[in-house]
Amino acid sequence: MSARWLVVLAVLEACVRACSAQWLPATATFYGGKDGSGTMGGACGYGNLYDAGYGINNAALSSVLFDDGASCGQCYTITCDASKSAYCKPGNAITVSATNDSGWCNPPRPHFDMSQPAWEHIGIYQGGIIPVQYQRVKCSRTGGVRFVINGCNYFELVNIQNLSGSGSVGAAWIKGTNTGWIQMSRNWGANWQSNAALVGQGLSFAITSTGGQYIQFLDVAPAWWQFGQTFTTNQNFDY
Ligand SMILES: *[C@@H]1O[C@H](CO)[C@@H](O)[C@H](O)[C@@H]1NC(C)=O
Ligand SMILES: *[C@@H]1O[C@H](CO)[C@@H](O)[C@H](O)[C@H]1NC(C)=O
Repeated sequence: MSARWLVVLAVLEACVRACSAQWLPATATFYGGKDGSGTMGGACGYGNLYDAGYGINNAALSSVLFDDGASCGQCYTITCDASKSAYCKPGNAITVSATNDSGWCNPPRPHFDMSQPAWEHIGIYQGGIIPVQYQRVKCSRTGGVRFVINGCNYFELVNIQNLSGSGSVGAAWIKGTNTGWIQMSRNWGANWQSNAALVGQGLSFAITSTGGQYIQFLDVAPAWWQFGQTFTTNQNFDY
């Protein structure tokens, strides 16, 4: 790696740390019912959020935060701003994962439409909408990154789930037993696509997290993999 690259990376890292250290204002509502069942699924394509590693503490992000799906899987710690509302539970904080796109408000406004159980950690039900402070935080998850392989014939659509560290995918590659690394592109949410003919070949993946960490996940799926299957690994990200 060239010295110039190292400088660029160092600056980026410093920025990420500085940016994530400050609390920012937003608003928050809740949806999906008392048990959060209505939040299962969503615009990141994770499907059942327990299976995917995200659980009940999840949120739909407004467009400015969702960033067209680039933020899928990222983690945010949220507190209610008791200086602005009587409907806060002061001193409480909750960390949620981004799993959905909230069409709720105008694009420039940061807003979290949280699962009801997550929201009720910090807000009083009758409040409905509360002013909050939030910061992006490191995700801690147990277990490894998961790959759900969908598509058909010459098209793989892979949902990449359960990332720790920065939580979201910056770039992804797929490799068949008989191919080199093929760069994937983000299709929607946390779904990454490739148009390579890989049926019948074992599959490996490589990911650079949005935090800049690169990991190869070798031999994730055996040659007999089928569309619709999920493969779990035992590697995950630190940042
Ligand atoms: C990430 O890792 C494993 C797999 O389930 C879980 O035990 C973790 O809690 C988390 N989610 C998933 C589904 O992998
Ligand atoms: C995702 O968010 C949209 C907009 O807020 C909502 O209509 C939809 O029900 C949500 N879907 C899920 C499964 O969470």
